[in-house]
Amino acid sequence: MNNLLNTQLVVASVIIQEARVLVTQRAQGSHLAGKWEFPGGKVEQDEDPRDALQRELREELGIDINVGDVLEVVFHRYSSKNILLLFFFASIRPHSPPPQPLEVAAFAWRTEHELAEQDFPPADTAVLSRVRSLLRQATRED
Ligand code: DGT
Repeated sequence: MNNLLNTQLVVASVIIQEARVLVTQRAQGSHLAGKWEFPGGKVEQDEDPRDALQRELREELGIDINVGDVLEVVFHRYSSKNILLLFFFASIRPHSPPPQPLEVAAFAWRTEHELAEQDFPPADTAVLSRVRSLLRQATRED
């Protein structure tokens, strides 16, 4: 079905700690190289999307996460493919190793004001605005 629709299912995580969100920079040689994004990747054949997200964060950052509810769903057309992006709330498990840039160019914890639209793929516009308002709320609660 995925192939018939020419739509790739992609999962990404929104991890907020102390009024900052975890973002990663795409590696050189990948689609959208150099852009910042919410860590995640493609769901494999027959894989549960939440399992895919846990696998991707282990591969990219070496961290163990708990995956919560969906924050945003985005359908985006590229010239050669379509993607359906599921953004999940997630949290780093208490005994997880700290993040390391294993399969990403870099990672960073960004505040609301450090999230610049132009650093992210156009597919992220809607989720960025949701994340900014969550960070604003978290800052007020600090
Ligand atoms: P691989 O194994 O090299 O095919 O890579 P994966 O499985 O890590 O998947 P990836 O990251 O290449 O595919 C994700 C696609 O979704 C890619 O075309 C970029 C797009 N995308 C747009 N916004 C985001 C975002 O915020 N996070 C992630 N992870 N991908 C995003």
